[in-house]
Amino acid sequence: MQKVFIFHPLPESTLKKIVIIPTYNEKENIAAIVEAVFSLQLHYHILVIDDGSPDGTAQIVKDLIQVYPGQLFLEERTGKLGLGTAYIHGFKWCIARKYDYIFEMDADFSHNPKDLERLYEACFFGKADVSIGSRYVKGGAIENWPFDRHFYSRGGSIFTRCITWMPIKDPTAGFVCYSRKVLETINFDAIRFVGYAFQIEMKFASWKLGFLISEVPITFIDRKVGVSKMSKGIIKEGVIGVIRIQFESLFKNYRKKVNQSAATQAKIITADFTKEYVAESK
Ligand SMILES: Nc1nc2c(ncn2[C@@H]2O[C@H](COP(=O)(O)OP(=O)(O)O)[C@@H](O)[C@H]2O)c(=O)[nH]1
Ligand SMILES: [Mg+2]
Repeated sequence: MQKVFIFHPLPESTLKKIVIIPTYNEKENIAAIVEAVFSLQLHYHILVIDDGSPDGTAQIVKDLIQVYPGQLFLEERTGKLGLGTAYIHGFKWCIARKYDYIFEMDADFSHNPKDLERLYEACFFGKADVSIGSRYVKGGAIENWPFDRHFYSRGGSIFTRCITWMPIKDPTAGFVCYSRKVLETINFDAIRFVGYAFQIEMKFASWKLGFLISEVPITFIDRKVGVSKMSKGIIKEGVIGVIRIQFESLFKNYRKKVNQSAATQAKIITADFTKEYVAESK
């Protein structure tokens, strides 16, 4: 069935959408996932944040940039610095370039690029500020995960809801669309976690700041190639992190801490990226 939209406040083509893909040793997946996003032909840009992958993932991206100039971008960091800081690096990069919708997506096809547009629509038409590709709402599913992953993921979601009372069914989800105003509001200096806890804290901060969050059902498929970077440390950080953010929100004015003042925000953008941005836009 073809969709008919009666009212468009802005021509869609003027909105800038970008998918941040963090990578660590994803040489088997990266070219295919980039092609899959561009083959949608829905005007998505892609920013890969590679942490010095020893398998040469960054070089594959550099070769692809020749094919997709102005659409595909790469930020390289030295060494594996963690998923959370990779995303924060990407968020700052995207804010400085005034992208309107900023997506998080894994490189390993666990998240289907075809669902990007459903997340976008939840924000654009559904008026959500954040939309989450959710495994645990009606219609959501997981394919091919071993028992222990189900256990940690489900357990983590239930634990998070019990401790924080946050009404989100899939708080550890890593397939997310943020509208820029959310990321401009959050003080990234206050976000300290790296793995699952990072994903939880970003949603917690968005919720505490009063943004509208929507969960879109997705089917999550376990990676077919490459290896997961999940570790015991990430799980431990999740457990401690959840207790910590709730403690801070109850006793230490967490909301104020994660709310970026306009002055600080301007400083982040100019200090980190102005030079690069001006150079590129000449
Ligand atoms: N840049 C960067 N990417 C990472 C890091 N750790 C994991 N990733 C990427 O983050 C995404 C999710 O990681 P993955 O290992 O699939 O985690 P899982 O889905 O929980 O098993 C993948 O695209 C990884 O390559 C990291 O330390 N730095
Ligand atoms: Mg994965």
